[in-house]
Amino acid sequence: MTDQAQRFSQNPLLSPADLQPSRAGLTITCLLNPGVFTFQDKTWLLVRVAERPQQQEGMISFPVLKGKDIEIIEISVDDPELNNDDARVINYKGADYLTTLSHLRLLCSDDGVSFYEPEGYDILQGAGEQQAFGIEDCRVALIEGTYYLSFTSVSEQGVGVGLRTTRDWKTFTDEGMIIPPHNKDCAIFEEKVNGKFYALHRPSSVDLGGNYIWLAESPDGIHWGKHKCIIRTRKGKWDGARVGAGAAPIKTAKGWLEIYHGANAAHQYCLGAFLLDLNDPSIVLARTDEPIMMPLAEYELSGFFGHVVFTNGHTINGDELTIYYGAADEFVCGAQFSIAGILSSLTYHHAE
Ligand code: MAN
Repeated sequence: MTDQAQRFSQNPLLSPADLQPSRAGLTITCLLNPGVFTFQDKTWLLVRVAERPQQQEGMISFPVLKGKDIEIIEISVDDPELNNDDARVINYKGADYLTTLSHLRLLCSDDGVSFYEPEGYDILQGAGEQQAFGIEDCRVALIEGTYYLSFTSVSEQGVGVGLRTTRDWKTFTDEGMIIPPHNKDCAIFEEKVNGKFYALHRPSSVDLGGNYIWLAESPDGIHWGKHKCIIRTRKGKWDGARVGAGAAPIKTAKGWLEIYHGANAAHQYCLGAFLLDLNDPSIVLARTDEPIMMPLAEYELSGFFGHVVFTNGHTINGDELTIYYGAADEFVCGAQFSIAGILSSLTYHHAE
């Protein structure tokens, strides 16, 4: 057993029924994958809220954004041109769609366990063509007083990385799509290294290459270059099909510690860790052979998409790392780890 997570006894911390839908006619199907930050002495979640209409017998229906409105697309489950094998995505007449439309919502907490929606903060919706199928899985990085929100922008044009910045969570600057499709899981470092911004991101290459984690540099946190592939999938292992960064790397005396997710061919999502050189983050020093967390609890094994633990946000207090994570793509949960414990489970000779 390699699972190091001390799960909160209060899990799941948030379930779909805990919030109100964003508009009439929709229900919340999933609350998942929160970005996490501290602001005004509170712990905040920027949670992904995935919605769709109440499903009717024999039909699949899902919303897409049209300007500020939504359009509901309805397809009969008997339609021979429909492929709905995956709860998350469908293919219809050769085109891909998502079964839910996601936006991002702010919640805050005094104790890191009980979260509520504060007054006076707007929800963050997709805006424009590139976000017509929603925005998802936001990482929040605080750099010199500015919060950088890097999230997945989804549309029929593909899946890419969008960026908005804010200093007060009331007004936002939209920096547009910073990394084009197919790309997601973009985590910006919370500190510059040798005067440059760094970010981890995850392109997907269909033929040569794969779903690997890359590193990029930037002079301003907006324009990214010098992309390098640093972490690949490992055939036949728990992270054999896809890997993607979690939240911003954690600075430790030994290096930048990154918690990442890995999935196998059966779509089981676990968490692992790797360590990057403090002065040159393109150097991978070590990586965990085995997961540090795997789906084990009932709420991780069954839900909208079972056998999933997925994180893109955490808080740190000394050696204590509290990760917030999406369980079974339906619930928001929390778990604690010892940073020293994760560091001691890294294998150095497997550095790639
Ligand atoms: C995958 C999953 C989904 C997500 C889409 C688009 O299919 O991660 O949860 O909605 O990608 O990002």
